[in-house]
Amino acid sequence: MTEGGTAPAPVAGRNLIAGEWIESVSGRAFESRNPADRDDLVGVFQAGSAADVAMAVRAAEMAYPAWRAVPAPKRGEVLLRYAGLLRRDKERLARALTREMGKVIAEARGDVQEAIDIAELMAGEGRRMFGDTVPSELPDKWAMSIRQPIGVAGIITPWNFPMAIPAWKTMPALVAGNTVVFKPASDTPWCATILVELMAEAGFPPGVVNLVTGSGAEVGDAIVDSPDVPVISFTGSTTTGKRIAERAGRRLKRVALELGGKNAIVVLADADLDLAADGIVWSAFGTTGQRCTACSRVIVEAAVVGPLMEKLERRVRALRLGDGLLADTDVGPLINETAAAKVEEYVEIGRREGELVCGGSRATGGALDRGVFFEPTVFAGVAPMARIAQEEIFGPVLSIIPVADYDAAVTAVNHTRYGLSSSIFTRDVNVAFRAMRDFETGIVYVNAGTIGAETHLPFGGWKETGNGHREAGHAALETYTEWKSVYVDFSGRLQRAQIDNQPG
Ligand code: UN1
Repeated sequence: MTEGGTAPAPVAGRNLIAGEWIESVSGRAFESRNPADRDDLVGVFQAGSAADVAMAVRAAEMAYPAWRAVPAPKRGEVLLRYAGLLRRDKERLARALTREMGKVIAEARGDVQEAIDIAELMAGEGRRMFGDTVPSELPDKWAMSIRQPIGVAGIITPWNFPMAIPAWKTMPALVAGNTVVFKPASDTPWCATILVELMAEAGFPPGVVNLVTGSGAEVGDAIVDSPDVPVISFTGSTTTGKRIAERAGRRLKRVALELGGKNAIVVLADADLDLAADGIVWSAFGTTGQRCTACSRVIVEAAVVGPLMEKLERRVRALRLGDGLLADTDVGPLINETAAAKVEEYVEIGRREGELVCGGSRATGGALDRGVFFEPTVFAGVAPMARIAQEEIFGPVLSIIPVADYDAAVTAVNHTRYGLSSSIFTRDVNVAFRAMRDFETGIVYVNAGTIGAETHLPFGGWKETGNGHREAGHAALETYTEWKSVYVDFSGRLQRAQIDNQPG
């Protein structure tokens, strides 16, 4: 039961295909439960199958020619209406999000806000969507490049930002004129359902957005394997991302991947240690450590390990675990038992690799017994190549890695297979600029934690965090558009490029 007594009746979720809310042909369903209270059944949703995906893809294909023909500024107006509906319902959405996924309500509002931000930004892209107009090398000839949609976009999203990430993907896809088949994570089908209901209300025509809930193995793979879905966008684990890229590669599909992270905060001896400790706690334990951008490594100059640890430990021990809907909760639950088992496994590994400073166990007692809670955990004295310092845990586990100086810190930051976000705390402006240059990550923060990317800048990572694509910002349009170069010759005669107008 969530805050305030009786929980609402469970939702009966359906798929949206060609504008109709329908049941899966599989006849099967799955449950979504509140991770802060496993007795609270959020709803029962369709366990979709390849046959549902085939119908959804067909609907998206049918809707494509008309949607593509709508002028982009007019498509943008539908996005803007959608942003308005998200604003209108922000509190309802945020509460649903906390109930289904667990993050604390202030963060849930932030998640919805991020969806609003990207919808507004992409609405504006309807009036920009810039290409280049450039001079031709020949007289009486113009040359320009324009962006065009690709077709049906397959969008596969995670549970950790169940409103923001679907919006990061659908908004640029739609404003560019693509149609969508959307498969949300199995842990957050209700969030996806609400988002899509509001899309229908905003006026996206039937078939432009189709929702199919269900497993990655059935629904996700069917989208990836469909010959009629030329572009796939996926956020999730590096293991799954590689598998998707392999499958999609056989069909030469465009695939945009946002995958794992092992994000580091560097604290130099001259840093404001209170500010650094605040940034570390927020980045490591916000969203219970379940962000791609979460800080899981603190790389600290040996001279200040002692004072920093003292400040950190005090802050971490003060964190209050509980239902994210309650006002005094700092840290919500993990998403499910599988996640908790993985965290437990890494804590066991950590006991051999470092010194356990605090946490290390499932959090139990009272209402916590009904949810999936884990104590915020800190290991000190961890070596840069230790497993807990190298592998993505995706939970509230932080490793403290002492180093001799800035150069050793750079080596440690970059010695990982991932490259999403990084941060440095220092008061030395020259060193801050070196870090901006030296850290091998798609996002670098100076005197701030590793989380909190804004939607008008490119979001994504280097190395095994992705495959070179970016979400958000105008960079997002690269994923969902084809370039077309157009040459217009108004000379009235044959002009040969590279041949006419050349000396000799
Ligand atoms: C993610 O964890 O996948 O920068 C997204 C941040 C958020 C987005 C995180 N704006 O932490």
